Amino acid sequence: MTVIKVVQADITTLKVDAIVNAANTGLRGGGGVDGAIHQAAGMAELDAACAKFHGCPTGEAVITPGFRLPAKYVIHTPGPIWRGGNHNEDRLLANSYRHSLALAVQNDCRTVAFASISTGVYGFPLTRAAQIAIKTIRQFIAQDQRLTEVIICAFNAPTARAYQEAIEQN
Ligand code: AR6
Repeated sequence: MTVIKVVQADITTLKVDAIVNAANTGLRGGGGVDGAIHQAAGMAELDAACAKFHGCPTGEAVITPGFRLPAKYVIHTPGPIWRGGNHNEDRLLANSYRHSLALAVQNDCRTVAFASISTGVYGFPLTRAAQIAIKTIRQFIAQDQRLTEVIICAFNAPTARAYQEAIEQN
């Protein structure tokens, strides 16, 4: 059985098989969790590994080593930028979770920790994002039992609460 849980932490400190980064389509690194991950992994190594992909479309995912991170891998997924809700944002966000989970199991990961994709500078409403994330994770783990633990890594208390509520409701 796969356990879903919420932790409040800096994702760069988690010792899991893979952490999932809220990237941009250029995979160029940036601010927020992306900046923190690039810094902690080692900027030069992670930038070079990301550059090999020549970008990643919204809702897709790529995987690199974790380099100096405690996590073995970093999965990079560009979530959608919120544009009011009628531009496929929900479906694209679900794609980010689904494709990241698929990439994790393809790489024999058992434990995966997600940042709260798209809910920072990309402006996706938190409660709505949390519901989509948990529903998509539940659908995935119902079909594929290879993961032992899926962690949502919240950086602050309101984010932790939103995902915890989504777990209780879905
Ligand atoms: N550990 C865990 N979560 C964090 C950390 C951390 N160290 N730092 C921030 N967060 P954001 P997005 C949370 O803006 O909305 C970047 O520049 C943060 O509080 O990082 O998908 C990329 O390059 C929030 O809850 O990602 C893209 O250009 C969550 O991570 C763009 O931002 C996501 O916020 C992506 O925007």
